[in-house]
Amino acid sequence: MLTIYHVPRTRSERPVWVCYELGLDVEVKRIDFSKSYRDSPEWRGISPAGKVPALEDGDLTLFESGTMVEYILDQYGDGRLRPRSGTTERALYNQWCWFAEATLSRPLGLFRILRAGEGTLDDLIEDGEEKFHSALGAVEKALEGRNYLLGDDFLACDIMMAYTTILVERLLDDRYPNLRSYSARLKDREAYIRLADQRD
Ligand SMILES: N[C@@H](CCC(=O)N[C@@H](CS)C(=O)NCC(=O)O)C(=O)O
Repeated sequence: MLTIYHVPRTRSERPVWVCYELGLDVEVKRIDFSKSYRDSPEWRGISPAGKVPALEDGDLTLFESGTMVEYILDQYGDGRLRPRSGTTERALYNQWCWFAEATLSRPLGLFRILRAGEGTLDDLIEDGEEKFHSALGAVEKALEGRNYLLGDDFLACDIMMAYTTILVERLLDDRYPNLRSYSARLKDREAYIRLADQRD
């Protein structure tokens, strides 16, 4: 049974909407959106950065709403709601999916909080730093006992991740031994050295 952990008006609406469009049998579990629940070991065990949404399907647990959408379409979409893989349309589809989350949604929370007068700039900086370390902690945990994010094989998801983790390398203190060795391993790659040589 497909289960989506949901809070109305959050990004969990994306995968739930997709399930409804496809007419799937889905359990939509409402969860408590309080910070204390999102920080609890129970929720962090499902969503390691403490974010909403999360999805479970059998043994698989996912966080990241866009990934859930793609997973649901892969497993149950039967070709609906997405152009065929390998087509130009699919590249554009991917572009807009990533843009919607990574570029359009990202700054929204920040200026909404400031405009609504619900926090000062200092509060936002503090909150941003806390969230960043919380997310870094999730990566640190994912790397436990692994050379790369998914295990022994270097994959493009490591390039996506390491662009950021190498960029903030000076923040990787003693809390992040796995990330430190991950960065060192990645920076040893021939392709990375070639890239880094072009920086000056
Ligand atoms: N990129 C993530 C973002 C998840 C996210 O930021 N979710 C919000 C709700 S829409 C949340 O949990 N906010 C609480 C927080 O950031 O502390 C996704 O698409 O799932």
